[in-house]
Parts: sequence; C-alpha cells; structure tokens
Amino acid sequence: MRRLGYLLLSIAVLAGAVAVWRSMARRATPVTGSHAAHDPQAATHAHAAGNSPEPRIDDAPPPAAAPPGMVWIPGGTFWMGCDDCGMPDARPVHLVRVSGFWMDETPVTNEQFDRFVRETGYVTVAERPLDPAQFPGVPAAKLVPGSAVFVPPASVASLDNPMQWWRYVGGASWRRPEGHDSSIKGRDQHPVVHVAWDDAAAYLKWADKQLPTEAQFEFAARGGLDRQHYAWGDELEPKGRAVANIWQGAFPVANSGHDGYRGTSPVNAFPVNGFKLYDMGGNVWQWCADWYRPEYYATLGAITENPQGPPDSHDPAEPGMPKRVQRGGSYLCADEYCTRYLVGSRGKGAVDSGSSNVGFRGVRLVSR
Ligand SMILES: [Ca+2]
Repeated sequence: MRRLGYLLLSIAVLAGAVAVWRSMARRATPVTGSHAAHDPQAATHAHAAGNSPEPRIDDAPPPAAAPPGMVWIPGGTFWMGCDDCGMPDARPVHLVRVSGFWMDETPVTNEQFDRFVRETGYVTVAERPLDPAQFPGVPAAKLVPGSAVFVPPASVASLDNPMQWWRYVGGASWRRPEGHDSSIKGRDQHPVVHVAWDDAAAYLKWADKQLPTEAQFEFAARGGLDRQHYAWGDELEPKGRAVANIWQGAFPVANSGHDGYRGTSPVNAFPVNGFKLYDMGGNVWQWCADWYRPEYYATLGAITENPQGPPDSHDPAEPGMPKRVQRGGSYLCADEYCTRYLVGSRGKGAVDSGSSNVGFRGVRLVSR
C-alpha cells in the first residue's frame, strides 16, 4: 500500500527535492462560506419519541462502568456535515443515527504508543526499510525511511503548493518527530504522530479497540450540540479565549502561538467538549475507519444508521492513491488555510502515510 506514495517520493528524490507532498494537498481548500449565515441551535438533549427523524441525544445510561481512559458517547441522531463551510465534500448536511459507544477521551499519546511498541515490538510504517524494487533508478542511499515534517518556510509565493512547507525527513517517525536529532522527551502526553492508518489499526487491535467511523467521530465531536461550527460551539474563540490548538497568524510563515502552542500540545491542554472529550478539533488530525470519497454524503438517504463509509476510495485530486478519512484538523489549520477544525468538515490521508500532525484515537463498541 505504500507503493504509490513512495513512487511520488522517488520522483521527488530524482528531481533533487527531498521535500515531499504527502497528505497535505488535500487540505488546501480555504473556507469561503459565511459563518454568519449559520443559525445556531440549542443542544439536543431532547427526549423525542421513537425513531423520529429529528436530532436527539439518547438519554439511556451507560451500559457499564467506563473502561479506563474512555467516555460513553450516548448515541443519537444528528445533522452531519456542513453546508456553509465552502467545502463540497462536506455537503449535503444529512441526518445520521449512531448507536452509543465508548471513545478514548484523548488522542493516543506517545506514552501509550510507547507501551504498545515495548510490548509487541511493532515497527511503524515510517520506520520500515524502503524496497529498492519499488524505486528503479533511485540510488539506494536515497531510500531512507522517514516521514513528512512541517518545516515553516521564510516566505511562500502562494498557498497552492504544500511542498513549500512539507519536507520528507529521513529518520522522522513517532519516536523522532522532527527527524534524527529529535525525540519525544518531554512529550509523553502529546499525541503520537507519524502514524499511518495501519499503525493506528495495529495499536487499536492490541488495545481491544478500533478506529471510529467518520460518523462516530463527528457525532462525538459535536458533543451534543446541533449544527454548530466547532466542537465547542459557534465561535472560534469564545469570549476571546483559545479553546483548541490551531494556527494563529499568517500560514505557513508566522505562527504566533497565541493559544500557547506552535506544535502539538498535551492532549488535555484544552477544555473538553460536551461529551467530555479532549482535542476533537485541533492539535492533530485523527484517522477514521472510513474510506474517503468526496461525494459520499450525496449518496446517502434521508437518514442513515451507523454509516460505515463507501466501499472503496477515490479522490479526484490524487486518483489511484487509497485514502481514509481523517478528522479534527490540526495545529497547522488556520483561518486562511485548511480550517478543518470546523466540526462538520472532512480530511483525508493516503493510508500509507503519517506526518507530524496526524494521530488517532480509539472506540469500543457495545456488544448487543
Ligand atoms: Ca497553536
């Protein structure tokens, strides 16, 4: 599954540019919609009867005591997506019903991932040797395992080309997020990064969990709020206070760190949402189980129960590169670029690629 991604790498190497692409072109669409057009709704801890096709949050109690580090997401019916975010793949807003489930209260941390690796000996995709057979003509010395690292440029001509700020860095991995000379010392409680989709799935299998579906993620992220723009409400900075780790300033050259962090932040650094979940917007992107197709929402009916995503992937922007959904946005999402901390917006990533701003969290289903 890495082959396509590394073919791009080989092209970049041959061109003399070690900088690589990876997952970022997908986040190039700025928001053009008006937030002011939105009509905020009250929280929907309603008690609507039966299967009424209206937004509601189930009021049944949790089925058991919470597993360590997890919180109960009660299930319900919600309006998924965003019609006024300026993002065609988030349209149309549609009703979705999800069953209750357990969810990790934070993204998986470096400390947690380290325990998994120590117990299992697991080697992440970014740490594995590259197969020269897949890169004919590329000198073996160039085939160095690594991952995509955000490196702020001094200036940019435009925001159209993510290769201006993404570099393929040899030696970059979850252990060394910025490359050979870096480490995660002091970042135990930061989210693990540089994890490909398979890495996340392997960790969660070990932990007896699984990746959330995109619908589970968005329902949980909304925290019981109905059609708000963010996981915490309808204002980016309620009362002038930063409540998520995003980018402030002129992307990608000037990050003011107004929210306290220029890179990743501890997973509990910002307030919880309505379901007591941390970091459902900002800090790091989080893998979901679903394949990505931009038109998927338009294929669904009036109300869909526990959608699992399309059967396969297709991104017209990068045909032939299998992608899964990512959600939540990251510390690199800014007002003028990405803005995928908007709770109804969608991200996507090549399954064989992590980067310095992509992590994950798990869910556990209730046996019925
Ligand atoms: Ca920040």
